[in-house]
Amino acid sequence: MQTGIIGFPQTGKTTLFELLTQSASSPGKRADQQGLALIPDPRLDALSEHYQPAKHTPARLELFDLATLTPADLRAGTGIAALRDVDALLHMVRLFRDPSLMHAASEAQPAQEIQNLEFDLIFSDLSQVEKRRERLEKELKKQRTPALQQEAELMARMQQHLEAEQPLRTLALNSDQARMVRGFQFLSQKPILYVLNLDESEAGAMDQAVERYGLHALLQAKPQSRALAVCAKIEREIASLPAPERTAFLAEYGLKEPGIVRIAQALYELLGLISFFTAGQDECRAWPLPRGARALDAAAAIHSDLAHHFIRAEVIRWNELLEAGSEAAAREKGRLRLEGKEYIVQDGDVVHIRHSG
Ligand SMILES: Nc1nc2c(ncn2[C@@H]2O[C@H](COP(=O)(O)OP(=O)(O)O)[C@@H](O)[C@H]2O)c(=O)[nH]1
Ligand SMILES: [Mg+2]
Repeated sequence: MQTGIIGFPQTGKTTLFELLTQSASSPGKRADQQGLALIPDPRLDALSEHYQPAKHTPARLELFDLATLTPADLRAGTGIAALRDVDALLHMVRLFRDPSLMHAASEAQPAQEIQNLEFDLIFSDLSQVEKRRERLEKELKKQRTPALQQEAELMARMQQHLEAEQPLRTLALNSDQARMVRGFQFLSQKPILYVLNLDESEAGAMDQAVERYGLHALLQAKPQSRALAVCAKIEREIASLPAPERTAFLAEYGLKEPGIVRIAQALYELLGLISFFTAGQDECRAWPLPRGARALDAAAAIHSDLAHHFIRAEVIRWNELLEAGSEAAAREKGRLRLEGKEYIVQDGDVVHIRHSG
């Protein structure tokens, strides 16, 4: 699952990329880069606190800093190919003030900027749909197969939706229809997270920022799109502090958790992912899994052998495991459940796969 970070130059994209991937600092760099975002998870931290494992492994998501693709490029229709492959978009909007940087933040109107980008995505999809409809018409003249007819109907519906200036994200599709159009990789269909990069002076009112800049109204009734506010500069300071000092530092700004935690969690939700854990003295690890996936899929995520030789999954909620103190104690108390291949894994399950391999 890959997320592409887009936005105007000097909005803090690379800064955010480096915070999420915990990579070396090189803001100002203007080259596309790819990396793995570490998904912070207090539940995993609690498990590691308990087990003191040799390895602590957070879940990871692929992140793409599309440094050379700006909303202006999108408008011009250039560079779009780089966006096709990503599963979700993160649009960075600059609200911090720095006189040395281009376009003054006071001029920035996030709701407008967001709406403009949305139109660009819609416009790009619309031209794709129109092209496809032309081809379909020709093909239908040659042969009227049910598959072609269904696609033609769906494309007509999509065109209508796009012409009403609605992103494809908000068009309800059944699973057959979703499969039919997957190959087009429509841009306005991708889930999107808007991140407002606030000025330090606004950091105290982070929770209200989305409302204050008029984004609530914009995002209402738009599934698959979210907005949240951070201050990348403060985030960088937090990251540079030793862990025990972070809570006090956050409290100074009236914050409960770092912004990158909220961003990572929002991405996770938008991508339709949950985490399950494996926990023990060797390693405590969080694994991303599509919501609705089965125990067998969880086994396969860990190792294909585990799926082949799957017998049962031993499952317990992460907090119940900690309350019991150990898997053995949990088993005695009857808190450890034995589940089969078809069990739907829940967010926060600790899973141990019993296998015959
Ligand atoms: N004051 C302030 N400066 C920031 C903030 N976030 C990023 N910057 C600075 O803005 C400049 C551009 O940041 P960068 O991450 O390279 O932006 P990009 O061009 O979107 O990748 C750098 O000098 C950063 O240090 C912020 O929250 N506050
Ligand atoms: Mg950059």
